[in-house]
Amino acid sequence: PAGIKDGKIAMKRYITAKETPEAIQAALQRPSQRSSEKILSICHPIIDAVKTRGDAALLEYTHKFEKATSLTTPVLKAPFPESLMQLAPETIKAIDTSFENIRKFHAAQKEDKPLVVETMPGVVCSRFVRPIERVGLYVPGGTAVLPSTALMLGVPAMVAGCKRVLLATPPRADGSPTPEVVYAAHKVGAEAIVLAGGAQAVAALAYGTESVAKVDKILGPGNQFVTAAKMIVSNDTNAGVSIDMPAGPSEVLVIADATANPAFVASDLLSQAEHGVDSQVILIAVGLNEAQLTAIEDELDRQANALPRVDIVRGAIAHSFTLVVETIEEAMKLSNDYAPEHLILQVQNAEAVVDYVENAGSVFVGPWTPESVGDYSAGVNHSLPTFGYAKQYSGVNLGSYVKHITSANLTQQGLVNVGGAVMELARVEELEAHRRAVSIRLGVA
Ligand code: HSO
Ligand code: ZN
Repeated sequence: PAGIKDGKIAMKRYITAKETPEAIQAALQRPSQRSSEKILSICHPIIDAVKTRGDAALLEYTHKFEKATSLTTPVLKAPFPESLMQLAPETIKAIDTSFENIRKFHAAQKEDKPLVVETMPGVVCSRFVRPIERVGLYVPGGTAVLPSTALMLGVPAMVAGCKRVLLATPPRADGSPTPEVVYAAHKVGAEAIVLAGGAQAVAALAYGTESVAKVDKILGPGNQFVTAAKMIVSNDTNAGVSIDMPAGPSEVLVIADATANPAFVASDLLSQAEHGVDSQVILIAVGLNEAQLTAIEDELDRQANALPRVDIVRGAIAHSFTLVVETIEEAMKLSNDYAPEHLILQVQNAEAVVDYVENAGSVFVGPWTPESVGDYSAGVNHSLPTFGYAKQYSGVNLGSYVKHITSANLTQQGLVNVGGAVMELARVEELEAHRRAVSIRLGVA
């Protein structure tokens, strides 16, 4: 069966030199996602219900899907009670350290000075930045608690200066939110936590309810229902809400050569594989011989079997694989075609190889940079484009929380200088009022 070889947890292996380019391209196709028609048809009535019946519908779904039947109000407003963020001192310290690194890296992304260009004498064009006023941040529940996602979404919102930051996260069965998430929400200055998940939470953020304020943009990862709901509301022109990016299962691509430590390589593959059975992990082995490949495979099986989430790992490994190539150039070509969410470079001169990266969400350079440091604490964001969208999308960054506004400011001489071009183009487009807006000012015919 897929994912098992000689009784061991193992990925399928392709030697690219022995395969056709078509076979390799086919291998690099991501497993297709469950029919989204079906998911969309489940989401539509949920969204409509929250849109029309507000809090009552939101609560009903939370009672049903999270089993949180004791919950009587869907929103927890700041200041959040201390009792809901009781944490071990080492947890607080870890969140604080991560918060500070994420804050530093995103604060450095601020463009504090407007861009000003005089395109012609007297014709001044500028661009300045303003925060998106209200953002809704979705923090998934499900198989893991994810305070790190609350930080990755909340810290840049805080740094950008968004006036209203709402977090949505499914409550636990007793109706309470995860304390780590509450602490993160408190640190980023969120005004409220919407205690709901799934399509119902997305609908509440998009349209607002009696107790949930409508937002302008919804960010954050989620399951297929969350993803479908984000698509639906962002396509509803009456909702007036945008989203961060399309989402798919999480993935990693590791490029390793003979200098790589097999245990390190296996640990990186597994840390992505444990996210979900739909995760995909790919190893591109550059110039490795049979013994070196076996060393990595042995490590993968040994480490996988020692993991609490080994069953999830098995599922992910079943549609994951190794590509054996001869050169780093070939490895980078395949990687750029695949456009991985995470790219790990465990190769000689890893830093120089970064120059060849064209498509990737985030790059992890050298043997001492596991993906987990980026997932939690280094400062880079972990909300990244998946499913090949790294070809056209950036991961969440400060720019995700702002608008760039342009302005033009002309002097009379400026209008004299550029007016001829404007009037001529207006004539070509047969838009006479446009032409006259210039000619009236210049006193010409
Ligand atoms: N690797 C995940 C992020 C994450 N990892 C959260 C641990 N917690 C997707 O980038
Ligand atoms: Zn992760």
